[in-house]
Amino acid sequence: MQVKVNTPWMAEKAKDYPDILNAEIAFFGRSNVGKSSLLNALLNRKKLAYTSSMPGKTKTVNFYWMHGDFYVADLPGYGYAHKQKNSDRFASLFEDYIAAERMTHAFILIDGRQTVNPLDLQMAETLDYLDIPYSIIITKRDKLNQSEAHKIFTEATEKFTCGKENIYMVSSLKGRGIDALRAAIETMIQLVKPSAS
Ligand SMILES: Nc1nc2c(ncn2[C@@H]2O[C@H](COP(=O)(O)OP(=O)(O)OP(=O)(O)O)[C@@H](O)[C@H]2O)c(=O)[nH]1
Ligand SMILES: [Mg+2]
Repeated sequence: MQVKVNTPWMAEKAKDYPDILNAEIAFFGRSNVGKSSLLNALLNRKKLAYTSSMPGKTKTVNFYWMHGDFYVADLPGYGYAHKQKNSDRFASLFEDYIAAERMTHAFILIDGRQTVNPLDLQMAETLDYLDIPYSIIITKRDKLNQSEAHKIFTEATEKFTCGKENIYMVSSLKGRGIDALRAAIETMIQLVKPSAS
């Protein structure tokens, strides 16, 4: 079972996930931070992953097959999902995904206009506990001036354990930081490939 090039594979339950590849990276973050938009920017496609200004657009785990033989998993936003009446369904969606032990690297996305949220820190703690390496991506750089960008970057370096070399800042809208992030992901993927070990 293999996802066709650039066709999203949507799954609600672990039994419906595609087969594990060499590597898989996952995008976590509160609803509306720009996870799906970043995926489109990385793939250079405008509307592959559905985005919306209304929180809660992504409702399943969506797998995107990438050249280089790995998946990017786009998950629902955790802040919004937990408030919904079907919160149990969302909670098990996250738990099942994490329990499947597919991830080789996680990205926690933070909206640059906001401060670091306790849910983001909780996510980072879970990843640390499970020994899954993670990076932080500060999104919507185009909405920030220099001092605002510096402020959120500093806050992130202080609050997360991943180290400042693993904190990225991007604008999916303007394309800023996308090439550097793509290059970093490609390096990560090479590092986890069996032939590279
Ligand atoms: N200005 C600006 N807006 C952005 C950027 N990235 C995303 N957005 C906007 O933010 C909103 C949410 O984007 P999505 O990509 O759907 O966010 P998401 O994190 O996937 O949201 P959920 O699926 O609800 O969890 C949309 O209105 C996007 O156009 C960016 O770099 N700059
Ligand atoms: Mg989304």
